[in-house]
Amino acid sequence: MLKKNLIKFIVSISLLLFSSNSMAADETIEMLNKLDKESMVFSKKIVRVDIGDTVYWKATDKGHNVEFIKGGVPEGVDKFKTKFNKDAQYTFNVPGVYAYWCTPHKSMGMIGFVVVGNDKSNLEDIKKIKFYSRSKKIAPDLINSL
Ligand SMILES: [Cu+2]
Repeated sequence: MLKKNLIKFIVSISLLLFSSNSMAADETIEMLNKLDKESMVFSKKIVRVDIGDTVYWKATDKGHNVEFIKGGVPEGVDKFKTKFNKDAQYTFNVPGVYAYWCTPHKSMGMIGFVVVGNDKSNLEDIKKIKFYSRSKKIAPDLINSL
C-alpha cells in the first residue's frame, strides 16, 4: 500500500515537472492549406514563449512563409521574412509581442502572434497594424486574447 502511494507520488511530481517545463519550451507551428474549417492558416495563431526560446514553423503544406509585420514587433527587432516551402525558425531574444503573416495569404487570415516573456508593452503598436480582409476580421479577437 505504502509502495503504491510512493509510486503515485513520484508520478505526480514528474508530471508536474514535465508540464511546468513544457510551458517554457520551444514551439512548433505548422503552415497549412487547411485546418478544420479554415484555409491558409498557421496551426497555432498565438504562442507564448520565454526569452531565448525558438519557434519553428513547419512547411507542412507548400506555398507559405513567415514575415514579421512592419511596426508589429518590439523596437530594435530586424526584418524577418522566410522562403516559401521551407521550414523556418526564429529565436526570440527581445521581449514583447510579435505579429507576423504569410506574405501571399496575409489577407486570408494567415496571421500569427508570438508573446515573448509575457511582455505586452508594445500592444498599442500591434493594435495599429493595418490588416486586410479576412485577417482584419479575425485580428481584433486575437489581439484581445494576447
Ligand atoms: Cu500562406
